[in-house]
Amino acid sequence: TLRHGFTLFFTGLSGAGKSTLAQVLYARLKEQEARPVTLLDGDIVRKNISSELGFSREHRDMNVLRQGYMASLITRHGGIAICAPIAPYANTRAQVRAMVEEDGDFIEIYVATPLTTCETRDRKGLYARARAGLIKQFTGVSDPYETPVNPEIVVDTSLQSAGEAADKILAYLTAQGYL
Ligand code: GGZ
Repeated sequence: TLRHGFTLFFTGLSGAGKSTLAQVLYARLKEQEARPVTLLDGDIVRKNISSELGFSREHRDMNVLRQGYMASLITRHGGIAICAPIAPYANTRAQVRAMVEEDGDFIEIYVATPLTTCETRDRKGLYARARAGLIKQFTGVSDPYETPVNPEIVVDTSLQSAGEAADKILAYLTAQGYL
């Protein structure tokens, strides 16, 4: 599997720590200089590729599938793609997995930080706004999040630091022979 590309696909609630972890992993994998690494940052994707999309089920699915398609191209050419959307629907995550697995490996990382922790942190004030009804269809408040059933890795930033979670992911990649 040494030359195999792969995709690290983080999924979890807003504020769970996905972006932070994706950035830490990106930095650590870049240092290794084993393969080219691409971070498909959620904000950048929504701004540049999914700019017409909102947060209905249909639009979330399109957004997540677009990220999956880009990840599959990177994976096909032997790179490492890192995505970190909420990706609330199990069926859509499975579609992305199938697409990427045609080209390489798909590693789903469930960032299982509980809603209460995300909401207590509320770093951007979005949960307060969602509770007040100012943001409709907000994941975890007024829109579903389907818990992953068989993710390759589970981390929880209410129980471990971002550094510890990153170490767990790197340990998995090493044990599986990716690094
Ligand atoms: C969930 C929303 C919503 C709604 C805006 N529901 O914490 P953030 O701010 O920076 O991350 C969230 C981001 C989610 O976008 P994704 O592209 O990852 O979602 S999906 O995979 O479902 O397409 C949040 C912000 O956008 N945000 N409105 N209604 N999060």
